[in-house]
Amino acid sequence: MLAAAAGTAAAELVAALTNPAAGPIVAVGGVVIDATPTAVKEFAVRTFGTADKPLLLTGIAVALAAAAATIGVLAARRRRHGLIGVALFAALGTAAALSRPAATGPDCTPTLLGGAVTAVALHLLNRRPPVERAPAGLSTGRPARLLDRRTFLATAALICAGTAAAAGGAVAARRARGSASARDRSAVRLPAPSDPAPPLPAGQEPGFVTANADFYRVDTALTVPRVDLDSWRLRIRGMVERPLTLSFPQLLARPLIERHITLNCVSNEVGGPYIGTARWLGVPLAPLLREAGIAPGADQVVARSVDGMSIGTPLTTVLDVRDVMLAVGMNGEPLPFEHGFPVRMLTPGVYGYAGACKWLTTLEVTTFDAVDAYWVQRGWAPRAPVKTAARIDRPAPLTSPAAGPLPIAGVAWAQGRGIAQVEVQIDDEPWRAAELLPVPSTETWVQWRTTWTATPGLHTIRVRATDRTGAVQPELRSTPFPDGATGWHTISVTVAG
Ligand SMILES: Nc1nc2c(c(=O)[nH]1)N[C@H]1C(S)=C(S)[C@@H](COP(=O)(O)O)O[C@H]1N2
Ligand SMILES: [Mo]
Repeated sequence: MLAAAAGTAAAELVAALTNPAAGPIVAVGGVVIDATPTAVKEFAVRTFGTADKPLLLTGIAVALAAAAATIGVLAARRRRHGLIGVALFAALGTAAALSRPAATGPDCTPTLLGGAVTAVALHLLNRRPPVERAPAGLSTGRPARLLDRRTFLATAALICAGTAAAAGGAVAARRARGSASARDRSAVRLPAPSDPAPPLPAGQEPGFVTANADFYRVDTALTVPRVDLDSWRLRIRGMVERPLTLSFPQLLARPLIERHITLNCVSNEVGGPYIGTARWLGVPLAPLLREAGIAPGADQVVARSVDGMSIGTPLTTVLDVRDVMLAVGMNGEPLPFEHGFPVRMLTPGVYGYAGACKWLTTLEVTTFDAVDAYWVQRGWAPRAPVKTAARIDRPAPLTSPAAGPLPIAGVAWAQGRGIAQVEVQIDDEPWRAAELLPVPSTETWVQWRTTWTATPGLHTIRVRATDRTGAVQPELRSTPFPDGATGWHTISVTVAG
């Protein structure tokens, strides 16, 4: 186990100095994420939320330690087995690093080096003592197979020290990288929008705009990508007449729009938290694509990120839906790293997995026939308009509010279509219409509220929304897979007597 720790630390150090994404732990974690069946992934997101990633990393560390212990026991009997075991693991780690979508050849270096360090460490710990120093007492068991205690401990201490130094170095190198990109980000001066967001109408409740720190985060990235701003380019290619390449300053030099837009995740359960509204600043995408000249026959825009994510959006949506943008700002600051710095795509009215690629680097104009994007390969719907939904935020479920006037409030959304009505039902009473608070556009959620004179006892509160096409949100409960959850959000409260 010590030898494996030494090798892993060495590999992570080399990765931190060259390409953090090529480290064996993150690479193997990425492979596990990509290969996890959708049902298991859904379960993990539902059960652990954003703790799923630390849990996965811990699981990988535990599995590696168990494998290392097993190989260690085998190696104590036969040294060759140790070598074979180490070689196997190094090969697995290397394959993982090279199989990452954004991988390049040099990404095999950290793991190969780590494998070599592990092999050497294992050899040192497990080496045969010189014949003349073999402890006499062992002559009937395994004569001269094990080091004497003192030599072993000295060797182990040395390897421990080396491991700690490498691990410390890896952490320091990652930190240095992090603070360099933090400096890059804080040096960004966002230009004023040529088309600013209409001011928010008066009368909204707090919470209409989600603070960046509270904004949900959903992605497959085990380490948040840190993009080097100087070398970053946006490439528009594929079925276009004039492929375009833009640097970050060139992108910022274009006319910018600013809009309040609600973003939601298809994995959001009924009543769930994976939705938020921000004021986004960005470059309208349609004019950029028109400049590149769209070839006839294209029907999909596939956005790709620096970490190899692919997100496909219908070309008609990109061209016709208002305010589809390449966002550079979120609530008055450059995009936070977690939300896609330096540039992400935003498509109002489409779930994030089908319109909101973070850490964007390439836009490929293509067809749905030619390219299945990441989540489509995993069975999710290729086209994913947001479904009409409503959520109760107050009272909190399973609480015990006092009897008397009780505010019931929440949000509802049907981006693109707009919300026409929100109704609340207490137990089996008739549905009552809630008050809708003003909104800047149909691209955001709508806050709603009503007051109920609560009577003592256990009560059920449910909510349903109707969009402006007149469609009432369906009651039938369905899971998020494959194109978004349906059903009325329903909570229970026990009103105190
Ligand atoms: N590069 C990249 N972009 C991505 C994802 C991802 O995993 N990688 N996840 C998508 C999904 S599923 C959603 S819901 C939104 C979430 O954006 P947020 O984390 O900023 O809220 O990002 C989208 N963009
Ligand atoms: Mo999502």
